[in-house]
Amino acid sequence: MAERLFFAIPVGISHQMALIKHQTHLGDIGRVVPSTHFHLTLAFLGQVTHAQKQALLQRWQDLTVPELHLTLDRYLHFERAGVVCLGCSDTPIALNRLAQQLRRDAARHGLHAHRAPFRPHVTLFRNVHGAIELPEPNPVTLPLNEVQLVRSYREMGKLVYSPLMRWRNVS
Ligand code: 3AM
Repeated sequence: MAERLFFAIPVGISHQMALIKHQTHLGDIGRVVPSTHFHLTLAFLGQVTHAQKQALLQRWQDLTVPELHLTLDRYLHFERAGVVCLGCSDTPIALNRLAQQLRRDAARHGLHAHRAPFRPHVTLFRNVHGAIELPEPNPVTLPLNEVQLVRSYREMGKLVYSPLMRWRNVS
C-alpha cells in the first residue's frame, strides 16, 4: 500500500511558542494549524509505494543536513491554497540545494514533480478566504538540526503527521 510522504524540518517547542504568538497576533483569519503540526516542508513526495520508498531510502542513507539558521521574516498568503504562512525573504543557498536535491531524487523515482520554486514557510492558518492585509512580522529564526521523512494520514478524521526517518546534522 502506498503512503503519503513528505520531507520536512520539524519545529521545536520553543519555536512553536513563538509561532503561536504569531497566530494570536493575526487573530481570526482562518483555521489555526495546531502547533504540533508546525513544520517546514522541503519536498512533497505524494503517494509512495513500498518499492519506491526502499529505493529512495537507500539513495538518502548518507543525506547530509547542512548546519544553518533560517530567518522567517514575512507573512505569505498563498491564496489558491487558502493558507497563511510565516516565510522568509532570503532562502539560504544550502537549504535550497537540499530541497532541490530531495525534489529531484523524488521526481527521478516517478514521484511528485514540483513545478513551483521552493519557498520555505511554516503554515500557520488554513481555510483563509479572500484578500487580507498582513502586517510585518517579528522574525523567528529556526535552526536546522534535523530533517524528517514524514507520513501524513487521517485517523478518525484527524490529520496525523508521523515521522518515519530522521537525519540530523552534527551540531
Ligand atoms: O502545509 P505545508 O505547505 O507546510 O506544502 C504542502 C504541505 O506543507 C505539501 O506537503 C506538505 C504536507 O502536506 N503538499 C501537499 N500537497 C502538495 C501538492 N499537491 C504539496 N506540495 C506540492 N503539491
